[in-house]
Amino acid sequence: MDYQFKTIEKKWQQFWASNQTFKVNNTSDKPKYYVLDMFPYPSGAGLHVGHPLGYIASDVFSRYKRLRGFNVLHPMGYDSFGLPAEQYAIQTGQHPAITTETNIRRYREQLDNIGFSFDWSREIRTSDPLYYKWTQWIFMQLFNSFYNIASDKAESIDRLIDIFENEGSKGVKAVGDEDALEFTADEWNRFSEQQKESELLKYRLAYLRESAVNWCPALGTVLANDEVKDGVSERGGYPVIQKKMMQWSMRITAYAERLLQGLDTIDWPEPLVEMQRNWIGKSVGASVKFALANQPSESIEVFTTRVDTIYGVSFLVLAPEHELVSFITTNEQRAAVDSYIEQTKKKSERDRMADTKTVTGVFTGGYALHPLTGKQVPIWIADYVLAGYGTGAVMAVPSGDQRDYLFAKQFNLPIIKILDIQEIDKEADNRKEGLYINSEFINGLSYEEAVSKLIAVLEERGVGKAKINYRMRDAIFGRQRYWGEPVPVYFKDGLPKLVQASELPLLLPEVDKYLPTESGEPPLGRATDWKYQGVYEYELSTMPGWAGSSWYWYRYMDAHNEEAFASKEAVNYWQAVDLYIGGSEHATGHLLYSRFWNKFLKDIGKVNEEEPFKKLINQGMIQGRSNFVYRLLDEEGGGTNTFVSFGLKDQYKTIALHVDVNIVNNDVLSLDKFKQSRPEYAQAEFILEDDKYVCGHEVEKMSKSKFNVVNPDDIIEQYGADTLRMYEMFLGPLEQSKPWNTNGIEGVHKFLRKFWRLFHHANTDFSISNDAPTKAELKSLHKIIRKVEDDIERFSFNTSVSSFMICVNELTDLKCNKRDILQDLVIVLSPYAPHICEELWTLLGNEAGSLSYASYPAFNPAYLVEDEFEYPISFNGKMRTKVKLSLSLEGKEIEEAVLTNEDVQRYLDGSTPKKVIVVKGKIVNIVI
Ligand code: ANZ
Repeated sequence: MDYQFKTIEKKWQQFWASNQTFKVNNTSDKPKYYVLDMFPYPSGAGLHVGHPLGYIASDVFSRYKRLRGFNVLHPMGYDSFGLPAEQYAIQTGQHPAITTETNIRRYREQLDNIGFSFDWSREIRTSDPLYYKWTQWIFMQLFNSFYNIASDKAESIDRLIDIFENEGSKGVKAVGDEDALEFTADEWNRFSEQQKESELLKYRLAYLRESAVNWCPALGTVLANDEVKDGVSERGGYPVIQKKMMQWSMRITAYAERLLQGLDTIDWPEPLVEMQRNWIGKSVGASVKFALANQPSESIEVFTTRVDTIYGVSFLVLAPEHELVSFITTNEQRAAVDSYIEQTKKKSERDRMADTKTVTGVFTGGYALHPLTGKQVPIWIADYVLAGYGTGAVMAVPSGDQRDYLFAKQFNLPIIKILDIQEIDKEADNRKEGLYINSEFINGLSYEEAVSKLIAVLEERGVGKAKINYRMRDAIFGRQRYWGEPVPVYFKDGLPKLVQASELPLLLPEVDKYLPTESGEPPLGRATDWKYQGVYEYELSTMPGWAGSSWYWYRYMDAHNEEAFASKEAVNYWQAVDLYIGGSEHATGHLLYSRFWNKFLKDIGKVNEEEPFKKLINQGMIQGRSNFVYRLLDEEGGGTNTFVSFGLKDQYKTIALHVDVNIVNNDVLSLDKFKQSRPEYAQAEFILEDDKYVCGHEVEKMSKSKFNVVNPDDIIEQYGADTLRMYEMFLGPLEQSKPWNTNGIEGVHKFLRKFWRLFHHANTDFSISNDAPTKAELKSLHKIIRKVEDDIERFSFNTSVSSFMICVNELTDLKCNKRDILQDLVIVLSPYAPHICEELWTLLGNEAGSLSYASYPAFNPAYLVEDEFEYPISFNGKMRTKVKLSLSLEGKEIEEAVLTNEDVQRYLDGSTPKKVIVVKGKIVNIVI
């Protein structure tokens, strides 16, 4: 029978589904292995061939691991809260839940067509109340926790209260807000409930605080730093401005050091690790206090990474938002300062950092005192100093820092020449007259010694201390949107209170429109009769997109548990994700937040692992391969109705237009389909080459607007899912970006047909021989057994595909249809092409469905040992011919065999060689 991929694939997909072949247990004698894909947001556009790339790789890996005797968890679900469904709801009035449901159904169909071995019994959706109940529950745990620096972990807020009651704020070493108060136990105990609550908010890991946020007026919401790119929203590209708002935030900064340290313990791509390192942005330095000249009891604290340059400070610069600005500013300077502050408000933080060329700033009129020399230094404000970083103030060293230098030049400020200590160390001679020299007490020390000495002196005098600073900020958590998890909080006397755990999930209420209220409140403000206990206002913002995805891999472990996000047993059994495959665009979003929540869940004893994803691979992007037609232009440059083939276009004046790649085959345009594609093309005429219309092509992003989107369903319809799977792997290394080129798919499809023919006599009947295999057949088989094993273990999925082709060619040449060879080959190929392999496996007489749990064949190196060698034969050092001989022959035997060879005799032409040099297994040289 011919290779009927359509029937075969449908049959096995149905078989797997109805037999729940890939359903996995949380107990097993086998070792566990957890393979996770980044779950998709189910968008309205469905999948294109780029989307399943990572899923195919992880499926090949999962199927392979099962064959190797692992109990494999390989789940799938949907990250189904999010903006697009809500935008669509705003436009059409359709409830986002309905849009989401429709999109999920379409995604599921598309995924099913590809033949993945997901355990669908564990499917999750982040927008399902039974799921988000636990997202809300985790939020509650965060709200009820603080970060204890002493134990270096999150602990219950009750413990903090306990310390306050007994020891006051002095007893606590905890991560908290800058404005946390100092108080004694007595004072605490006399605080009102209100005061206590607002003080505790400064420590909670989920907290409400007024903070500067990225506000996107067009989207009507706050965005996280990683959702803003170049001053505009990542989704939609709308302008984003800075605004102060009461906001829910997550104290991720408490975990900065652990997030950094953990990076050394996981096997992630180096660029991604580097991105997280930079995002966390650890700086080791010092904070130094500069007292105000006219009020020495007040001081400005700066953060510096170059305390060694302290003798070169010639002025201070404060962020325009710095709280002391107004206090310092003199009357003469006030107008200029105020107007500068106004201007700054219009700039985003990113713009302020990015602009390194133009220097702006204003003198406040005030002075500070240098902590070591006592000299007066002028105080300026400038927007290059960011309010939220360090202390929002810098000591400016024009001779050490480029920006400070530009600033000093621009405003004619003194440039105090200073060699940094490193330089002085190297070149003691440089300490010449006229040069401002470091104080004697650090001269002669190494750089490190000098820095610690300086910090020690500052500390002694109470004007400075060593300080570590992290660039990372706390994560803004609230979104003024509808389609997200409600925050399980209500307000009593203006302070946030949690609902009872037993009241979860707090369901998303119905609203009449998905827009902010007339008074500017988030859409949840439209819900009627939506009050806690009928009285108290609920929090109206919802959680951000990253909430649901920051713990989802645990839910897969125990997806239907109603008592916990996952049972202790399930968590103990599956531990961490062994292999995680997904896009690198999540580097500083999802992948950082997930690590944060994981560490928190560990601190509160709910999970065991410090890091959630042991190994991570970023799959590359599949780009589109666009096709073009060339429209002939008339004299005036207007478009005509004639189209010129690619090879002739340079002879005419034309304009290139994208054409839908789905009506082009091997770069040849289907003229009929082109005419039908749009009314304006119905009467199109063509200037052909070789009777064909050849299209131009170019590699671009795969996108609707470029008409280069290839839908996996179409490929599957034409070639089958096994071909699609193999071809996606064949395209190139998984991590690399590469263009989709449908042209190459035929080759892979032909390979599968050829593979099928090995099992079929004269292309019709299934016919297999039980004869013992030959050495050559065994060699071919064992080569592929080893190659595929090596490749998959190294996550090199593309290299196996060509080896399969070589193997099938060899076996075809050997006319091999032996059971002992083909049965093992079916197992080896099955991770890549599971449908055809299942079919052949049952035709071979095995129980249906048992292939997925068969054993990967053992590699036997004995079969690869060569027993023949083709000797190159040289005459006086020049290679003339080759002679194949058994490797069992030794020196003299080899010589005799070579000399009797016909070709060799011809070259000898009757003469007797002077000498024959034989190197066994390498070469024979004949001297004549
Ligand atoms: C004096 C100095 C001399 C500095 C010198 C640098 C070079 P990183 O590594 O990024 O942490 N700085 C401190 N707070 C700032 C803020 N809020 N906005 C803008 N700049 C700020 O950089 C720390 C350095 O950046 C600090 O060290 C400070 O300038 C500046 F030759 O202090 B330095």
